[in-house]
Amino acid sequence: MVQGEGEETFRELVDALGDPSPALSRVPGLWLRRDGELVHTGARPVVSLNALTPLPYELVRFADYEGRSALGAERAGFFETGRGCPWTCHYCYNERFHDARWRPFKAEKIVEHLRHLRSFWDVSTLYFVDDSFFTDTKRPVDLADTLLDEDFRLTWRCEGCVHDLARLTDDELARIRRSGCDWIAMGVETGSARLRATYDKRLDLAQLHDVNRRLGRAGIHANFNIMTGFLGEELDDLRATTHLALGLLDENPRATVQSFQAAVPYPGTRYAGAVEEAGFALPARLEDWQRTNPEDWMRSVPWLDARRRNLLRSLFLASLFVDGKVRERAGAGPGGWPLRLLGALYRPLARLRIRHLIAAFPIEAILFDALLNRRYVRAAATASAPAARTVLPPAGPQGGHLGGAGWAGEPGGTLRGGVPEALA
Ligand code: B12
Ligand code: SF4
Repeated sequence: MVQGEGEETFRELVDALGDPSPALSRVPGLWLRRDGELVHTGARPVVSLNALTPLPYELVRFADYEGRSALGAERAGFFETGRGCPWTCHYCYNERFHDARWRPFKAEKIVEHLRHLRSFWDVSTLYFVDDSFFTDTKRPVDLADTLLDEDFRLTWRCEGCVHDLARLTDDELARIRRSGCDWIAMGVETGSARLRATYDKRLDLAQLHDVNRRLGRAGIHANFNIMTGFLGEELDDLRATTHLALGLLDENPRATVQSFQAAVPYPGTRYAGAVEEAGFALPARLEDWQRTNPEDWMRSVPWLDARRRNLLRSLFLASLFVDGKVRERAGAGPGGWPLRLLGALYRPLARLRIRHLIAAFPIEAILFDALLNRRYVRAAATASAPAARTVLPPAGPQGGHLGGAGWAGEPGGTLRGGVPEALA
């Protein structure tokens, strides 16, 4: 098994396997099984991105993927322009995986790779998957200027940190918009200053509101990620989160919030460590993690009672309809009217639930489950049994989180995991 970044390790592995007597133990970054024992060949240093050769796009049949991306647009894809992030939020994979170090492609390298891609595929939309696109604000501004100079005509979207975006001037934001950027996602996660301090989430609320308004004025869609159900989250913390989310939507009518997901303690993170220290066992086997997605986790967070879990689920469903996500997803066409109507009717109730943390009379949850449950049951029947002592969610859909990164908060995002065609 190749652990971590694959570029160098995989190449060396393939070379080694070509040898009549492969010396795999000399290839760092592998886990091998020898005589029933697991052997680690040692840590592989992270790769230098700027030294990587361009990907052989000529080997990809792009036509096979057109129209299938979660980004909605016909010729769209994900594209990486950097890895890692200098911050250390306790719930994030970054510290463990990237050693909290940011490794960017230089702006000219990005353009070089984009030109190379364009020479094989007339791509229209790219989502830059970097964890932290704006760590060095000069880089995206240089990129925007080059895209403008070259008349590249690309729509692009990305994720950034509020404190980085706050350093951009209005003029720079305008250039970024003109170069094709129409959507930026940011992590807000919790409105509770106490929880932010506990989990080392750096966020200045004044900067957040300022960035939100300025993105709105620049014509860039602002999308905010929100998480609930943290270990130690009190009702007041949750209220602070929902009020912050509503405030962001009120001050920028074009903004959206990502559906409110439960914070999942991913393996290796400090947050997972805190969960275990608090006495809650996590899945022991890889197969069991498969069912630990946000949607299922929310139904079973072990430190919350059933009442609070129901509240989180109500807030999650309400958050799907609290802003323009559904409207955008449904599109303007005639086929989208049922979803648009449903969204418009439900929106006031959704806001009420979110503002006052109301879980009573969960009609929408019952409806939603009635629509989804058949698939849940089928998936549950085939799911592997959880290992003993784990705090696994009750059997749910495989990979079946709803409203995750792919829900409509994302541009053209899809509902995944057992959503009826009518909604998806
Ligand atoms: C794009 C993306 C998605 C897309 C995936 C689209 C797609 N079809 O590929 C969508 C929107 C579906 C998605 C969903 C989710 N995502 Co996501 N996603 C990402 C994102 C932004 C980019 C991933 C990527 O493509 N990177 C580029 C590639 C090149 O890197 P890589 O995958 O790490 O690959 C390297 C190695 O892993 C290795 N490697 C990979 N494959 C192979 C194969 C071989 C043969 C070898 C040898 C090596 C190898 O080598 C590669 C190069 O070094 C990452 C953040 C990030 N910047 O990486 C988050 C990220 C992976 N997602 C995350 C999360 C939480 C989710 C969701 C749970 C969100 C949610 N609330 O529902 C869901 C889970 C879905 C699921 N069922 O698994 C987290 C994981 C956190 C953690 N584990 O600690 C991340 C890290 C974001 C974050 N910072 O929180 N995601
Ligand atoms: S700012 Fe975002 S990418 Fe960076 S450590 Fe925190 S959650 Fe991870």
